[in-house]
Amino acid sequence: MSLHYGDPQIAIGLVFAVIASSLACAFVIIGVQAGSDVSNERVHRVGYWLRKRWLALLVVIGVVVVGISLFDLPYASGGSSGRTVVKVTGGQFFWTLQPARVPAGSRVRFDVTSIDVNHGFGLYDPHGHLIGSVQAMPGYHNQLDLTLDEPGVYLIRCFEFCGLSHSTMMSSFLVRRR
Ligand SMILES: [Cu+2]
Repeated sequence: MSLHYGDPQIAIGLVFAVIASSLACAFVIIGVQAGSDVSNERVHRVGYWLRKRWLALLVVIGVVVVGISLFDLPYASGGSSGRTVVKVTGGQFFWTLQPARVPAGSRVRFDVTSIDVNHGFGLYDPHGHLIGSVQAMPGYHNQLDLTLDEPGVYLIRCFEFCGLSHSTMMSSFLVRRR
């Protein structure tokens, strides 16, 4: 997979670069000013003023982000009516999926468990973009609801270090043309 202009990875990289360089600037400014004789009282006053507003900003951002994303979480809460249930079992070091193919446009519920240790079920679309992830745990069934519109081969990787051959723990899932 190669990066192209306009990919979300590029945007995330740029945002990270901007934040990282602002932080670096802040450290340089602090370093340069470290020798100056600003009174302790002033440092406290400005510090507490900033801290309150910073906290308020974080609370607002947190509420907005949770508010926007909470209702789109793909983790199942209701029944599986109208969904194709795909039984996913993880083990050292393999995945089994039953069924292993569905027609395009299917509303799928991945019912994910493990026969030995914890694994991480990660699903990639045919372009190599991660579209869903859920823990595979022994004794538990975790559910992931997705609508798979695009035909192609979907790759499955393990997202939880589970032993020596963890990195080879891959499988695929076929979404066929209608
Ligand atoms: Cu693993």
